[in-house]
Parts: sequence; C-alpha cells; structure tokens
Amino acid sequence: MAANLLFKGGKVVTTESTYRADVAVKGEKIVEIGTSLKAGAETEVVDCRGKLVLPGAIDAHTHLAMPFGGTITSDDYEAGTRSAACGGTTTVFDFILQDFKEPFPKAIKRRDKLASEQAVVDYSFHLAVKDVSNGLLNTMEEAVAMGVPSFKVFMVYDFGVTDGVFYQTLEHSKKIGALIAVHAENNEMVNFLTAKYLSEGKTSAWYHYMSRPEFVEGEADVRAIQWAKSLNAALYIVHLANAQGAAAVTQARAEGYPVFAETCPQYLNFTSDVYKRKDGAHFVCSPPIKNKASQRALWDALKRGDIQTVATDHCPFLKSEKKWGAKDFTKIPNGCAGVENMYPYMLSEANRGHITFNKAVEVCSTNVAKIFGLDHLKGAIEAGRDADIVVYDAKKRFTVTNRAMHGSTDHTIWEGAELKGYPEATYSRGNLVYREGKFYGKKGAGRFIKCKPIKLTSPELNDNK
Ligand code: DUC
Ligand code: ZN
Ligand code: ZN
Repeated sequence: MAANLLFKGGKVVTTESTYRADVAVKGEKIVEIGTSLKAGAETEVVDCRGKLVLPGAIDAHTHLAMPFGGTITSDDYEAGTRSAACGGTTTVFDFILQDFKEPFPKAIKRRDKLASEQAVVDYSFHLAVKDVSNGLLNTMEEAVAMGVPSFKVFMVYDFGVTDGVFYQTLEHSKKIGALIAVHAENNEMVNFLTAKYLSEGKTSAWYHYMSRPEFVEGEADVRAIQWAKSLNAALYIVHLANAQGAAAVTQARAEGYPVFAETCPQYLNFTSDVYKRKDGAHFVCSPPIKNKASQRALWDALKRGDIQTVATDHCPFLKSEKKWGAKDFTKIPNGCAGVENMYPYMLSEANRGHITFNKAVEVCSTNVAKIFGLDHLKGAIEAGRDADIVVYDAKKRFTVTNRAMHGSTDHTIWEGAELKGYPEATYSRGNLVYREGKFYGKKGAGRFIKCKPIKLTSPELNDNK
C-alpha cells in the first residue's frame, strides 16, 4: 500500500511505550507502523530523526464564540482551532450552551453550522444543559444518536441547574449511553461571599478567589459525587482545581465507582497568588486557580491516574473586557485562553522529568478519546486511526508570548513561560496544519467527529466500548 506521507526515523510515543518506528499515512489514515518502511516515488518523507512522533492532543474543553459574561469569547471557531493546531491539538470539544426551551438536537445543528464553516481542525461538542423541562430531557437521546453523548451541568451561574435536575440527568444518562459532566461549585456560598466582599469594598481580582475558595468547589465536588454514587452513574468532573475534590474523586474510584476528572494547565502551573498581580483579572476564571496545596494534590492525582484528562477550558476575552472589572471583580468575564498552550506545557513538564511523555500523551489525547467515545478515530498513533500527528522537538526552547500565538486574543496568561521542547509540526488527518511557527491549515477543513455512546461502568476506561 503506497503511502503518500512517511514519518521517518522518529520515536513514537504511546501511553505504554516509546519506540523507534516509521509511520506511514495514506490519505487521512495511519496505515502502517514499522521499522525501515520504504517511501514510494510519490511519498513525501517527513524527517523525524531526533524527534518524537505523538498523537495530536484532544482538548476536551473549549468555549469558542460563546456568549458569556456580557460579551462573546474572543476566538471564533476559526481562530480557536487555528490556535489549537499551532499547539499540537488536532481535535477540540466545544461547549454548546443550550437555549432555554431548545431541544438538544436543534442546539447541535445551530452550532455545527458555524463550526463546520470555520474550524480548521476536527471538533466535537458537549451540550451544556440549561433546560430539561417539558420533554426536553427526552431529546438527549437524539443528541446521543447524532454523536454528542456528553452533557455538562453547571451548579453555578444564573443558568445553573438545581440538584434535582442534576440528579435527573444522571439517572437518564445511564439509560441512553450519555455521560454527565459537572461544573462543581457551591452557588449559595459564591453568592453569599461575593455580596459580603463587595459590601466591604473588597473589589479586586483577589476577591474573585476569596469568594470561591477551596471549600466552595470541594463541597460541590463531594455533593456531585454523592449523587452519582447513589445512582451508580458515571460522572466526569470538569476543570477540577482543588485538593478536597481530588481526594473525593480518588476515594470514589477506589470504591469502584465510574467517577472521572479533568484538570487544566492553569491549575497545574499557577497558584491563587496570581490574583494579587496587577494583571490578576487576566487569570479570572471559574473555578479560580487555587493554593499550592491544591496544586500539589492535582499533580499527585494526575500521576496516580485519579485525574484522567487535562483540558484547557479555553474561554478567551480581550484585555479591554477584562478591565470591566477594575472596580468590581464580578464584572470580569470569567475565562482564559489556553488552547495553544496545553500540549506544549504538558510535554515540557514531561521533558523536564515531572511526568513521562507517555503520561502527557495519555492525559492530553488517549484518555480523552476513550472517555468521550472517539477512540476508533483519534487518540493514538495506531494503524487505522486518523493521521492526527505531532512531530515534537524536545531540544527546542520556546518562550510563550502572545505575539507568537495564533488565536485572536490580545494577551496570554502564559506570557514569558519558558518551555523545554515544542511541537515542530502538526498534521490533521494527514494534512500539514502547522510547522515551525506558521499555520498552513484551511478554514472549513475541520470535520465534526461523531462520538460513540458512552458506557462507563467502572473506574477503568476500557469498558467504554
Ligand atoms: N468557567 C470559566 O472560567 N469560563 C467559562 C465557563 C466556566 O465554567
Ligand atoms: Zn465550567
Ligand atoms: Zn468551561
């Protein structure tokens, strides 16, 4: 079978091993992996000597062109996926905010119209649940059939759901092959503490953290896990940022429950001290970045396998919008850009010896594909899967600057971060989309990825088949 692309002489990284091999691609697929594969007359050879060959990352958590915080996130599907491609991410899961009274299939069609015209790499969706009244709950099943089997409920914000609705979606998810994800924070406590600090004239970005400290998230994690356990339903905690929650996830998993968690690079790299900085507003996201003890607990849980995925919660706003909260932290739109930084940061941590490269691949790609039902296409360098491939140069040194990023946002919380190693090239289904600082992809080339129904019945990921 003549390959049209041959990645030659590199080391392939999987979750289990790192080995020297050539990777042959025909069209959009990886067709062969082996030593000394031969190039045909028409084969383009990518010289990977001295480089790592990795699966493209799958970012399980983005908010592109999303109306939020009085504005719209500053990366649309084109800018957000361009930025993803340039950081080695070849698939993003974007959140669709359901409108009140809107059936889920309609919400998917509404957003897919936009995404399919703009995305430069592949994408899928999670549905953010606002309304399950008047029969809308039953429209979840059709969404699963359309390839969107994951639903997020918010325990906070004005559109957050009640515990009853949360419980109802968990119960329903078991019947229809869906997975419920949760944004866990205690809404009452957030509202009480926010009002208290504002009334005391405490209005800086630091009080965003103080109004949502560790226990506000930890208590909600415990409660969410309690509902899931009572039903033996699978639960995925998004953007886990605190030690108490990490301990609760660990315990539930040890007891045999299908509880999963995602954390984000901003929680692994920064601490709540950033909110004391002059540019503290730029770091305002929810849940906020927590203290050093929480950060340590997140790394430990990640290394143990009790946190399975790393995703960005990419939710960018402009500096001018972040300034709305100069005198009142509640007016700062919540969210940070990060889609271009996740894989480079996690791989840099691997390159520094903090984790293995295998672990970085596992949490940024393979586990995401397994949990969300796209491991038939993505998540590993394996014959038969899509040729979503990153060539990684472990010797390169890279300092993050906003100028070097490829989204539409005018700042980055990662400004000045020094990374050891950097992606050299990214391929999306066999097409070059990034090489050495330049974007080569095409608007509209990204495709909607239909996920399989999700059946997670134990803490293991292999039962999702
Ligand atoms: N948190 C954020 O910081 N932004 C978007 C939504 C969310 O949950
Ligand atoms: Zn959230
Ligand atoms: Zn989010």
